[in-house]
Amino acid sequence: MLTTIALLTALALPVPAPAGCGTHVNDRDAKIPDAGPPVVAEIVVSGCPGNAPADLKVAVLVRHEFRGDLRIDLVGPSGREFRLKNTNSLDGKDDVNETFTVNASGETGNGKWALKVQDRAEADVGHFDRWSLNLG
Ligand SMILES: [Ca+2]
Ligand SMILES: [Ca+2]
Repeated sequence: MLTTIALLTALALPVPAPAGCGTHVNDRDAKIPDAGPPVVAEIVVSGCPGNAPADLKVAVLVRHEFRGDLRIDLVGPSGREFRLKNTNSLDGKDDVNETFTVNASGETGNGKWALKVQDRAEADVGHFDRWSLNLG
């Protein structure tokens, strides 16, 4: 009898988030062509069933001499693109080192995610350093 009660109690507890969600990283450096095509850095997630969170955290580190040259998009497993950063010819500071919050609840957690980093203005250059995806 006690065993039955314990079992029913256990069944009523909320199901914990499955292991495999959490933080996923792509750390492989890549040169970004000056005023050229985007660098695409992929992260493939498995073992994270269900949808991505509404407050998906996307941490981006790009080394650059003039970060205003850069346009950055997150691409979800469905192919949908989320603009993280636009170009800005007035922003001549170095580097993008920022965590963006994205409502990705329409995307699955599992699948192929990508960060697209494009340098859209001539002269200043940089390289992709690292990005990560925190699925909660
Ligand atoms: Ca440039
Ligand atoms: Ca790196």
